[in-house]
Amino acid sequence: MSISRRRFVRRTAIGLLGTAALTTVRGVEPPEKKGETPLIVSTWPFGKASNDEALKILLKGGSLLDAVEQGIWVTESSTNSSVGLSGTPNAAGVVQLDACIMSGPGQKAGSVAAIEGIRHPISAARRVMEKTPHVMLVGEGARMFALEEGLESVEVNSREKHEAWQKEKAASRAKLPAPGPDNHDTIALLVLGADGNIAGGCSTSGLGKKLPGRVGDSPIIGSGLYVDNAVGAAGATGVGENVMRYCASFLIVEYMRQGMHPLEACLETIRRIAKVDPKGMNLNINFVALDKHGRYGAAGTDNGFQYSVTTPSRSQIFPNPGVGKLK
Ligand code: SD4
Repeated sequence: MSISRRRFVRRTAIGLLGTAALTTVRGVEPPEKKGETPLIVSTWPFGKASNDEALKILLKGGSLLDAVEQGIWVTESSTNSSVGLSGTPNAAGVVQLDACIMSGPGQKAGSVAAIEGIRHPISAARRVMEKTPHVMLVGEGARMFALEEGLESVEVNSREKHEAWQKEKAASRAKLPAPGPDNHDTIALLVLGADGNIAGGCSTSGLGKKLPGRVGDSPIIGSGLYVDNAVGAAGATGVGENVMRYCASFLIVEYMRQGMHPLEACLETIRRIAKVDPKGMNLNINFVALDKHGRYGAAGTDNGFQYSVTTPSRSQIFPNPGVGKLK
C-alpha cells in the first residue's frame, strides 16, 4: 500500500471512528437492544398504580389512549390531594382541574383547564381531542362540554364559594402561599406501545390555593406534556409557572430528537432553565421522559421527586436521578 493510500485509509478510519464516537456520545444511534414494551413511565410513586392499570388495559388489547385515560383514572379517583376532585381547592375554595392528552399518531391533542366538578378531567380532554375540532376548552365551557358528553360530575357552588372567599380575603387580607414542594403533585403518564406508537396524559388540581382561574403547565401542550411519535414523550410535575415559561416538555423531546438519552434530555432542560431563571435551581420542576427505543429517564430539582416505571416484567418506583447530577 502506498504511503498516501495508507494515510487515506487511516484518515478515513479515524473519520469514521470519529463519527461513530460522536453518534454514540450524543446517543444518536438507537441502543443495540430495544427496551421492553409496552413501557409506561409516570410521575411520583402514586403513578405506579396508574401504570399498572394502563398495562392491564394494554395487555387486554386496549388502545394506547385507553391505557393513558384509564390509567390516569386511578389517580383521579384516589384521595390524592393534587389530582382529581380530592385535590386542594384554589384560593376561593373551589377545586379547578387541568388535564391534557396526546396521541403520537397524527399528532393529536386535547385539553381542559380550570374545569370544575368533573370526576375525570382526563376523559374530558380525550373527548375534546376526539369529538371537537379544538384542542383546548376552559372553565365553564369545558364543564358544559363534559356534561353534554355525559361525564361523571358533582355539584359545584363556585359562585357562593367565591363570594365567601372574597369576604374572607377582604377581612383577613389573606396571602397566597408560595408554591412549593408541599402544595403540588401531578400525574403525567407516558406510554410506548409494543407497536412503537406513543401517547401520554397529564392531570392535576394544580397548585393548592392558586388564584381562581389560574392555569398551570399541566394542560398546556408542550409544557406539562408533549408527545412526538417519531421521537418520544415527556411530562412534567412541579410549579407550572417555572415549566410553562420554557415549554419544557417540548424542549425535552427536542433534546431527544437531537440524540440525547431521556435522562440527559431531562437534566439538560433543567440546567438550561436554571441558567437563565432568576430562581436558579430553586424551581420545583420535575420531569419524566421516554423515547421510541424504549429508553426512559427522569430528573427534577426536588430531592423528594420519584417516578414509576412499568413493563410486563416489572413495575418499580425510582428515586430522582437528578439529585447530584444537577449541581
Ligand atoms: C401546576 N404543575 O398546576 C402543576 C402542579 C404540579 O406537582 O405539578 N404539581 O403547576
